[in-house]
Amino acid sequence: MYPFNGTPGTRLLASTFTTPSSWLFDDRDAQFIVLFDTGGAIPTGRGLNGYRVISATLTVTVYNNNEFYYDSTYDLMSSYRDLDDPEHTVDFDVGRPIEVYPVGYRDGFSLANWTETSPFNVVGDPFVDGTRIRTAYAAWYSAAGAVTDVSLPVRDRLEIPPLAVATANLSGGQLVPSDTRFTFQMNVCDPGVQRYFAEGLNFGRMNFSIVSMHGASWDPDIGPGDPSYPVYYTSENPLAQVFGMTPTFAITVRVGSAGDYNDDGQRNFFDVQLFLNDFSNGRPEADLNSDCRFDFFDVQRFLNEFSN
Ligand SMILES: [Ca+2]
Ligand SMILES: [Ca+2]
Ligand SMILES: [Ca+2]
Ligand SMILES: [Ca+2]
Repeated sequence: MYPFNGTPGTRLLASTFTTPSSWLFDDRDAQFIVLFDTGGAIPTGRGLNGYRVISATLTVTVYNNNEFYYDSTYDLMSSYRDLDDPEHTVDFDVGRPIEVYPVGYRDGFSLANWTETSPFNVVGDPFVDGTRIRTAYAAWYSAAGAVTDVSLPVRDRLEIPPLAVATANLSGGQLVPSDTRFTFQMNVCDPGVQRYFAEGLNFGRMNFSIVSMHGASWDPDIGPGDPSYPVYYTSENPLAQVFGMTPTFAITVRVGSAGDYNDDGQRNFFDVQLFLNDFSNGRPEADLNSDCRFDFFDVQRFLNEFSN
């Protein structure tokens, strides 16, 4: 998802970056969108209340060697502002993080019809104004399913936490060697995130937008920044296929009611026993209202589902 990508969906490598100080483009200029068909593995059509994600993990592998620095924590969007901008804040750690967000759509596109070869835009002209015209974008979902484009977080002053910041087996501030695998352990303790997963699993596909704000060019206002930006192997890359470096997605999800907690088709004492065991041991399976706390509301939810 980049305005001047001539071959969307079929490239062997993809990159993420920002174009500093340009009003022509989204801040999150080059986004790497990955699609995973889940329908074969997870039942579809159970409705928005029919799924509860317990954990979700995405991985991507970096192709380029020692061209950007490892930063495993979120950087405030104000730290990406020009140095002479009164709202600029210091970036306290070396490098810039790689982040993943849900995907939103516009101009007639949706989860159902957006594919990896869909065009960047069908409305507007990126040579005139490339902002807010991409057909698929990094997004924030509310619990009610309202979608906000977070591709311009600096200009829009949005500090929207991602699903995850990528981590790797490296030290902070280290140059990232080629073939480093980055892992996104997603935060699912958010009703909007649960809503996003339910929409995807109900349809049978999960899409994610991987973004980073590494500068694509040296800029006199903000300095040299990173030497370069991350480049990733795509699923089309034959070498990545052979060596297991294509993007991966793993998910643990409960489909249907938690009343049949042990998933044996019956509701009886064993469901109560297993729920209480998970609950008292703080296992994510028992966090039935997905707020990462274990309290009365989870027990109440279990009793409701068990008796209905
Ligand atoms: Ca950081
Ligand atoms: Ca940083
Ligand atoms: Ca049962
Ligand atoms: Ca809870």
